[in-house]
Amino acid sequence: MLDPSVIRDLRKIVGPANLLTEPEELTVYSYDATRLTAVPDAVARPATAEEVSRILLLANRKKFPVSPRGAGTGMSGGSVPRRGGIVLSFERMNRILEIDEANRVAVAEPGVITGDLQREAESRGLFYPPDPASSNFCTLGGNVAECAGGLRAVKYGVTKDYVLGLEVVLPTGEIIRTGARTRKSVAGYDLTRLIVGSEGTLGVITKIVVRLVPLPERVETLAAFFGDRGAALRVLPDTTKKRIVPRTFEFVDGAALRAAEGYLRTGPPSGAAAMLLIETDGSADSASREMDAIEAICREAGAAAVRRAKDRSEQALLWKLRKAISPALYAIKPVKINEDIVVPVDRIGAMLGAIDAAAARHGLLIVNFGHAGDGNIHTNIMIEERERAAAELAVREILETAVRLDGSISGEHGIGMCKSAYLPLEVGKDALAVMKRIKQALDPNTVLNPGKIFIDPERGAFDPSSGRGTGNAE
Ligand code: 2HG
Ligand code: ZN
Repeated sequence: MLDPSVIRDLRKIVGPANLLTEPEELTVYSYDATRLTAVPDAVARPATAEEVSRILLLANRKKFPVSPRGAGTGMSGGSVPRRGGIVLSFERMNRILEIDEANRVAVAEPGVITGDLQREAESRGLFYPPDPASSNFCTLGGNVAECAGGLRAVKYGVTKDYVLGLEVVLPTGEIIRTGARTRKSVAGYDLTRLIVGSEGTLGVITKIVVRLVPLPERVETLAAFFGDRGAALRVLPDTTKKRIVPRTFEFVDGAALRAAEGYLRTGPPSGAAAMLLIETDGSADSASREMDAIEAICREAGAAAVRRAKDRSEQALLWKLRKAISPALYAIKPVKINEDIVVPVDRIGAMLGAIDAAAARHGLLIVNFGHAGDGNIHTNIMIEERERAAAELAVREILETAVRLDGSISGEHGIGMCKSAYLPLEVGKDALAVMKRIKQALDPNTVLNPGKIFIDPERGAFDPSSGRGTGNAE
C-alpha cells in the first residue's frame, strides 16, 4: 500500500482529477491483452515530461514501483503493475505534435493511437509502416516500449527501424533527449535503440520522433485458401525466388481461421487447412505485376481458392478476418498461452513440424498464425486450466527449438512477466548479466516496472497457474 502522504504528493503533481484511487478505476488499469492482472494502488495521468519526472523523483525517495501503460494491448504483461505501486497512463499525452513533410518526420506524444498517426501521415501522402494488428487501439508509446512488429515488417521492418529520437524520463527523474531528427547521427552510444523495446524498464517515453516514407501509390491484397498446410508454405520460397518482397505475408492455420470465421459469423466456414493473406505495394504497375505473379504461384502450389480484393472495402474485410484471430481464440478454450517465436523464413516448415510433434506428445491443441513473411509465428497453446503443466512442457520444447533453428523466443510481444524464465535460453548468461547491469545502472532503486524481463529477485519467476508473483497483496 502507498503511504497517504505519497498519494497527497502525487495528487499535487498531476492534479486531483488525474490521480485515480477508486477500486473500479484501478481495475481498468490492472491488465493487458494476456489477461494477467495486478491491481495498482493508484493511477497517475501526467500531462508533461516534467510531471513524469517529479513522479519518478518521488518514487525514488519513497521507494514505490511505477509501471508505464499505453492502451493495455500488450501480449506479455509488460504494463501489468506486478508489484503494485502506481500505473502511469498516457491518455492525456496523446497529441501528434508535428508532421514535418519536408523532412518526412513525425513527432508525437506516447499516448497517440498508432492508427491515428498512420491516418494523419496518409492524409499528407506519407506513410508510417509499422502496423501491429491492434493498430486501431494500441498507442505509439507502447509500440516503442515493446518494439512492436506487426503486419508489414516483411518489407518495411519494425518500430525500431522508424524511431529517430526520443524524449525519455529516466527512472531517477532526469529528462534526456536521444537520437536526432535526421536519418544520420552517430553521436555517442545509440540510446534510442536501447530504450526502444526495453519494455518500460529503462525509461518513460514522453516524446517520439519517427521517420515516415512516401505513401505507396497502390496496395494489392490477396487471400489464398489451401487444403493442406504444406502447399501454403511453398508460396513464400517461390515468391522469394521471383525476387518479390510482399509488404505483408500472413499465414493462418485451419483452427485459427475457423475461430475467426465463427467469431465474426462471416457465413459458412471456408474449410481450409491454411490461408495466406498477402499484400504487395508500390507504383500501380509494380504492385499489380507482383501480385499477378504471386497469384500464379498460389495457384501452382494448389490453392483451392484465391480471392483478390477489388477495392478498399474488400481489403478491409480480409483484414477484419485476420485481425479478429487473436480475440477469437478465447472462444475455443478458456486459457490462451501466447508464444511469439520467430525463425529464419526457410525454417518455418521445420518449426511448425516441431510444434505439431509437441502438440501430439502432450495431447494439446496448438493454433498457429502470424507473420510468416518474416518468420514470426504466433503459437497459441489453447488449454483448460488442468492442462497447464503439459502446456508448460510444450512451451519449453517449442522455445528451445526456435533458438536451435537460429530464431528468437519473442519476435514482437516481448518478455514481460511471462517469459523471463526462458530469456537465458536465448541470450545466455553473460549477455543476461550485461542487461541486468544496464538496468541497475539506470534504475538503482528498481522503481521502474519491476519484475519484468528478468526473473523477479523478490518474487521468483511468474507462475501463471496461480497468478502467484503478481499483485500487491502478497
Ligand atoms: C497479431 O499479430 C498479434 O494478431 C496477436 O500479435 C497475436 O494473439 C496472438 O497470438
Ligand atoms: Zn503479431
